[in-house]
Amino acid sequence: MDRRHFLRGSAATGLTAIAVSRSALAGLPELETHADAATRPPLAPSDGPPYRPVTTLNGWTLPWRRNGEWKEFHLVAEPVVREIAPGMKANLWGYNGQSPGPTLECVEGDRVRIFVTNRLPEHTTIHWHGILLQNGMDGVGGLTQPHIDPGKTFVYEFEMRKSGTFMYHPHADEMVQMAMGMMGAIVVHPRNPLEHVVDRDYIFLINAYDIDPGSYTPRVATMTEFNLWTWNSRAFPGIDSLVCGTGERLRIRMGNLTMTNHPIHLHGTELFVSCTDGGWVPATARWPEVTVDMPVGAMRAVECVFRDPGDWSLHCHKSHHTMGPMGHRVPNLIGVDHAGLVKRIRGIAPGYMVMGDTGMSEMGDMQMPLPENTLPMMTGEGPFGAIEMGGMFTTVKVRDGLAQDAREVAGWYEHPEGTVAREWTGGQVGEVRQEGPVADGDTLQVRRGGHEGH
Ligand SMILES: [Cu+2]
Repeated sequence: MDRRHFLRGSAATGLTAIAVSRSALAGLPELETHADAATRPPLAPSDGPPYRPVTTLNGWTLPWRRNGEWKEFHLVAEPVVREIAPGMKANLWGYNGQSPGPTLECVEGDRVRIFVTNRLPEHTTIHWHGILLQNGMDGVGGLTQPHIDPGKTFVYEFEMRKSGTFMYHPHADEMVQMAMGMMGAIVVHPRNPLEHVVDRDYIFLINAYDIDPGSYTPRVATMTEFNLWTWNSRAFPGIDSLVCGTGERLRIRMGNLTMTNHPIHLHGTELFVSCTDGGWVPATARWPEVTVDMPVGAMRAVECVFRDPGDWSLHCHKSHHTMGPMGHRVPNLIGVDHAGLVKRIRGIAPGYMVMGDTGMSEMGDMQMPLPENTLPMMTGEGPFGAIEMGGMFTTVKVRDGLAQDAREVAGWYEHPEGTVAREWTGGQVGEVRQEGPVADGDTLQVRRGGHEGH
C-alpha cells in the first residue's frame, strides 16, 4: 500500500477502511466476515476434543484453520456498519464486518495463532482479557508490543492454559476504540467434555454508545452519559431471544465493557454464577440470585434451570438502561393538571405537547415523529399490548419438549387458561381514595423540550 493511498483512506471521517494489499494477506487463514446482525448457528468443532459450542447473541463464532499443532484465526480490525435495532444503524469500528467481532472458541490446551490485520485509520492492538499468557502476547500497545499500524498484520501465539469465559479488546487509544465498538468474546471449553456441561450456552458483551438522535457515529469522549444501552451492539427490540427447554440447564455468559455496572435480572428462575473471567466458581461457593451485578471490565457466566415454560424477561435492572435515547432533564409532571394551558402555550410555542402528566407509559405507543436514524425511548408490542422497553432487554423463551437443536421459538407463549393475571370482576373491593391535582396553573413552570444532553 503506497503512502498516498493510505492518506486517502484515513482522511476526513475515519470511517473508510484502509486497503491491505492482497499479497500481504497471502498465506493467512481465509477471511470470514459478516455484514449483518443475525444470530448464526453455533459452530461445532471440526476436529479435536468434542464440546457443545456457544451461541453468540446477534453474532457468530470465527472458524479456524488447523496448521499442525496450531489453530489459526484471522481477525481484521475495521470500520463497520452495525444495525443497532431495526430503524437505526451506527458507524462503528469492529472486527470482520461487525461490532462486536466474532467469538473465538477453542479448547483448554489448544495452541492458538491469531493474525490481526489493521484496516483502521489509526494504530491498534488486541488484549486477550483474562487469558494466561506470556507477557509479550498481552497486547498492551507501547508496554508489551509495538502498536499495529494501519495496513499491518501482527501475529499472537499462545496456549489456552485454562478453560472459561474471556474477551478481547484493543489496548491502544482505548477510550476511542472501545467507544466505537471494538470488542469480542472468547470461550475456552474444558478439555474433558464431561466438565461444566450445559444443554444451552449463550454469550454476549454489554456495551453502550452515545449517538446523537439523527446521527450515525458515536461520540467518543463521552464518559458516563451514554444514550444507547446495548448487548452485542443491539438494543431492544433488536436483541434476539434466548431459547431453552423446561428442565434444561442454561448458561448465559456476559461481559461488561461499558463505563458503569449493570445488574442483570432474570425472571422465572434463580441463577448461580458458575464462572468469572478468573475461572470456574467451585460448586460449593455458588449461591442463588435473581440479579447478577456485572462489574465494569468483568465477565460472569450464570447457570439456571427453568421449571416453568413462558416468555421470561432478561434485562438490566437500571431502568434507564431499558430505554432508548431520552433527555435526562425531563421534569416530573405526574399529577399536574394541564387543562386550558396547552392552547395558551401553543400560541407562543407551536407544536408544544404535554407528556408525562400521568406517567410516561403513553410514550410506548405514541406516534411521535423522531429524527432520522433514531430509536424511540420505549417500544415493542407484546401479545397483551405495548412492552414499553428499549435498550438492554430481551426474553428467554422457555418451552416444554423443545428439540435439542431448536434455535428459535416462533410466537409468544400461549398461557394455559386461568393462568394470566386478570381484571377482578367479583364485586367491590373496598373504598378507593382519589385526590385532586397537586399544582395549579398559576404556579406551574413550563419548559419546552428538555432534550438537551442526549
Ligand atoms: Cu444497565
